[in-house]
Parts: sequence; C-alpha cells; structure tokens
Amino acid sequence: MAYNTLLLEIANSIALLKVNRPQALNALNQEVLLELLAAFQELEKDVNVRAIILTGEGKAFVAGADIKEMLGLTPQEGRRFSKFGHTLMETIENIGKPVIAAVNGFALGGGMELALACDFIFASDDAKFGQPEINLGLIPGFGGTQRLARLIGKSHAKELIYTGQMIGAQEAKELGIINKVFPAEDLLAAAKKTASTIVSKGAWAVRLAKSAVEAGFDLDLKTACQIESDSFGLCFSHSDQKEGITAFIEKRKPAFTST
Ligand code: DAK
Repeated sequence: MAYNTLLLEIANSIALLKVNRPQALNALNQEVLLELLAAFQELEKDVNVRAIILTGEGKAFVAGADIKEMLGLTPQEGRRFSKFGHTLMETIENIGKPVIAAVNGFALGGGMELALACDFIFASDDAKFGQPEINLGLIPGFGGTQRLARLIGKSHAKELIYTGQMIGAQEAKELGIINKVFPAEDLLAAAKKTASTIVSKGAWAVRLAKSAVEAGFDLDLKTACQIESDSFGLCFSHSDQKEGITAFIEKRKPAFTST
C-alpha cells in the first residue's frame, strides 16, 4: 500500500517505517494517524515482516499531535482523533511482532506517547523527549499519563507532565524511558542490528513473550504468572520448541520455522 505521510522499506524481514512529514516535524495530523494505523495493520499480516523499526524523517521523530489541526477540530473530529490515537497505540502494543522506536530527534507530546507504545526505545544522542501539552493548556491524551507513570514511576512522570520540560537522551536513559543512546549516525544501524538478533529467534516464542508481558503488566502477580504459564504451554504447540532444544543438545544453531 502507498502512503502519503509514511515511508516503508522492508528488507531482511525488518520493516523500517518512517513518519515522513518533516516540514511539520512529523506532527501527527489525522492523515498520519490513519496511515500509521493502516501500516501497522498491514505489517501485522505480512509474514515477510518479523520486526518493525519506527522512526522519523528529518530532525524529529514526531513533535506531537498537530497543534494547528487541533485548533480547528469540531468535537466530533476531536473524538475521532482521540479514538484513532488510542487505537494506534493499542495496535502497536498488541501487534505480535517487536516494534523498536528509533528516536532520531524531537519526541514530544503525542510523539513521545507513540514511542512509549513501542516495545522499547533506542535514541540518538541529540534526541529530545517531553510531554509539553501543559504549555497548551492540555494534558497528554494518547496514554502518556498512564504509560509514562508505569514506566518511570508516578513522581518522575508528574514532574515531566506538570513542567512540560524537554529532556535529552541521556536523562531519558537515566529515567528508564529509553534503553540505549547512540551517536545519531549509528542509530538506525543499531536498531537494525537488534531487530535482526530478534528475527533470528523463533517468531512464535517472541510473539508469546510480547503478549505475556503486555497482558500481565497491569495485573496482580499471581494472575500475570498464570498468563505466563499459559503462554509457556503454548510454546509447546510449535515445532520451534523441539528444534531449539534439539539444536542445543546437538550443539548446533537452531533453524526456527515459525513466522
Ligand atoms: N504541530 C504542528 N506543527 C508543528 C508541530 C506540532 N506539534 N511542531 C512543529 N511544528 C511545525 C512548526 O509550526 C513549523 O512550521 P512552519 O512555521 O515552518 O510552518 C515547523 O514544524 C518547524 O518547527 P519550528 O520552526 O518550531 O522548529 P524549531 O526547531 O524552532 O523548534 C520544536 C522545534 C519541537 C521545539 C517546536 O517546533 C515545538 O515546540 N513544537 C511543538 C511541540 C509540542 O508542543 N508538542 C506537543 C503537541 S500537543 C488528544 C490526544 C493527544 C494529544 C492531543 C489531544 N486527544 C485525545 C484529543 C496530543 C497533544 C500533543 O502532542
């Protein structure tokens, strides 16, 4: 499918999905949200894709929801906008493939929320993170008050949300928002290297691992561990598990076949 606001390249089972609206710092207008949703739905179905890297064209990952478009929204359009945003974040969390956010610049407001919905974040050393909605008389609206607080704790999340301050990649790493920081020119290569390590594992086990973490995260430990047991059991429904264990015993690399 062709997109107006996205670039999509697929190679070596890895999809590189770029938000491509650099003239507006990749701000999320309705078209970008709709296309992102369609792209993730397409990538979910594509058996040739085993991992996804989400990044931005130019000097931003995504500088937030499109402020200019928001000004003119009718209540009905505002509701639709909100619904698409939440559906997109949930789609990313529930897609059965790993999604790495490669944050190459500004990740602000809805842009930071988009990165937070990915499985983990790598960032360039010049990336900037923030929830500046407060400066517009708003609060985060695509899950930031919830996902950020769950990730870094209530007090750090509140400080970022109440002040609207921007922080650099190093501070974001210290807070636990991002996993790793790279020189800007190495970011995509690093994301691709990690994606290809994951692609070399059994897709069925990766899918089950992701869904177990996501499904159990907000539950009490006992219920969450039950989900883990069920998912662990499901590993035995695919021959990958026999292949992995046999390969270990035969001292060779496993040849996983799940997609
Ligand atoms: N929206 C629209 N256009 C944007 C934009 C944005 N978020 N961010 C930047 N741009 C545009 C600028 O207006 C400018 O366009 P022109 O003037 O050239 O036409 C172009 O991108 C380049 O930006 P700058 O000239 O400002 O570039 P600088 O390097 O000087 O500054 C900056 C970069 C990132 C510091 C600055 O652009 C900036 O502060 N941008 C706004 C960042 C921001 O506040 N982001 C949060 C947006 S609020 C909701 C759910 C979620 C949300 C809302 C509702 N519901 C459930 C209903 C989410 C809200 C947000 O994300």
